[in-house]
Amino acid sequence: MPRTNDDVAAALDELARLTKVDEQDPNSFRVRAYERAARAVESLSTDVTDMSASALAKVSGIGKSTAAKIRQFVDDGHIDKLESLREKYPPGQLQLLQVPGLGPKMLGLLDEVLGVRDLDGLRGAIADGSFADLPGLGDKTAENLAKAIERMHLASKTSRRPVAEVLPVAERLVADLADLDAVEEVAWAGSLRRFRETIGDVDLLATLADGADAEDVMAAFRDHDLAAEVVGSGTTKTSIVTRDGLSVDLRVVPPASFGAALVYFTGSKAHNIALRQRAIERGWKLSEYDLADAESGEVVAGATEEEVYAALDLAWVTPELREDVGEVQRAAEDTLPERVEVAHLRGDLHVHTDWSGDGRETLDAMVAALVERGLDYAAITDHAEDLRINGISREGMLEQRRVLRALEESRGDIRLFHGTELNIGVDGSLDYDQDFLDRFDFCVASVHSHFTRPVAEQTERLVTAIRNPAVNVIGHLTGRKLGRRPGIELDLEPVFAACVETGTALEMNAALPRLDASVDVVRAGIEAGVTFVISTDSHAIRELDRARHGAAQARRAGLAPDGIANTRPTADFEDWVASVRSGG
Ligand code: DGT
Ligand code: CA
Ligand code: CA
Ligand code: ZN
Repeated sequence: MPRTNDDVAAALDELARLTKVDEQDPNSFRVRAYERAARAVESLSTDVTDMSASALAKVSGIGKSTAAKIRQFVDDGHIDKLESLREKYPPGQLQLLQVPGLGPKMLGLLDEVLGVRDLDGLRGAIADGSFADLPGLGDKTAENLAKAIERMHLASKTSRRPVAEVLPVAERLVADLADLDAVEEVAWAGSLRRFRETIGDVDLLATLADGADAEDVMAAFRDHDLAAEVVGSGTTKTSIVTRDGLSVDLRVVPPASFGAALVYFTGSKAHNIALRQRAIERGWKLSEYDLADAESGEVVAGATEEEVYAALDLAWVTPELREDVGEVQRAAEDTLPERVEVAHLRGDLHVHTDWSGDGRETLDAMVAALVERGLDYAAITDHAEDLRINGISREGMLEQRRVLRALEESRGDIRLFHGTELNIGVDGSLDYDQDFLDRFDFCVASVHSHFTRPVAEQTERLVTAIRNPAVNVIGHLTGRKLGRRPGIELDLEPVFAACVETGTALEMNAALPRLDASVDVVRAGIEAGVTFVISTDSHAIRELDRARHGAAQARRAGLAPDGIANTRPTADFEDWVASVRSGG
């Protein structure tokens, strides 16, 4: 299999994770170097395969020793350091290290004295008292660990992962399986296809090419670089656990059943039950194999999802909506919201460049990439001065404005709004002064600090920012990071009311770790009449591709293209910008 930049980045990320465990220091120099290098490789426009170690070392973010590791990965298919760390910390022990209070020293003791190398083993040792007998430990430690395990639900299959961690894994597996001669079609189903924020396990479905042997597909899956453990493997289903503990099922189904299987394994369970009910009403039976006559078994549909839905007198339902939230009724009435596609998005309204500290692309390169994506307009929104390290001064902003206007004029193929991403202060105040703010073409205002104030304060804070006429859009509404930071708490009603009154839009930030505003907030906002935008918050060219996550998020919320300001043609969009900036 070819080693793409993404494979290299994934290996570097794993190296960072294992080094963090090994050194017991999240801020270790080495950990940060690997992480930086991973991000640098991801944003390279050249294939690393074509780069020498010295060329790699010249890339900003990649050091000499990391460059050598990348070369080794490309040339030999592995990195010695990574292999030895993988050996030192097998998946079971990595899981043990996630238990609070269990460090590397205890890990060694468990292994050497008790032969315990995973969570089940530890639970057993706590239960039979052998753990408490270890030197220097005791009942109290045993009890604390038992509680910690309980609290973290580590052992249960219900531990869920943020979609940002899961999607890249599924993409790699699907791409590598699709490359096999034995595979005709392959797709992911389950909660990932419904685009839930968190994922329990990944469900893959494949069909075989003519005359192919299922065992060839299963073997390739079992032997995949990401597979750390094979839980079970037969002719129709193989289950693996990846190196970082994610379960993935692969099912191979006959082509005539692919549609029915996709419907079944995409779920949700509640959606399936509603479909099955309609089948029963028609004297049919809906299963993962097909839609068939309940008596004769004669097949009505099964090869494609579309034909299954059509046979049930339903419009095809976009997977993201399959949560039994009224979508079956609407499919029957043919009143489903129009499906938002990436192609609907004519502009990106939250884009960073290297003018502010955390952007990685030059303005020229970023604008060229925006044009390449076929966009008609964009707002360049580098950080404003209050953001420490990364913010741009007034002089800087005025200079950037001159450069941007000249670029827009010389290119002539994209409308550029000179914008900024403002920081909403704890009292709702913004950067610069009002006169300076009014001179921007476009402002996004976002919360970057003070995440834990009381609801009433946060609500007031947001409403104040929304009411500022210079603000067009509120960026990533709560500031949450899925699985890591909950974000601010808000009373939504006054926030929505202020948005509707002033015309200020709420951003659907398409970065996978954010997906903010959340789908729940968007659903409620649609009811309140709020305008939305979909933005990528790109700091690198590859991140412009996040637009597809934004579209998926809109579909999940049931938001149609006409509720999204940046689906509008340039002239209409300009009118909208002007009306918001004149106070709604
Ligand atoms: P997850 O993995 O917890 O994030 O959520 P899902 O939705 O991927 O659930 P999963 O992996 O247990 O099963 C995948 C799909 O298979 C599920 O969405 C619907 C279908 N399915 C599983 N078990 C049942 C069942 O007992 N009845 C029905 N109707 N469908 C089921
Ligand atoms: Ca699943
Ligand atoms: Ca599953
Ligand atoms: Zn931003």
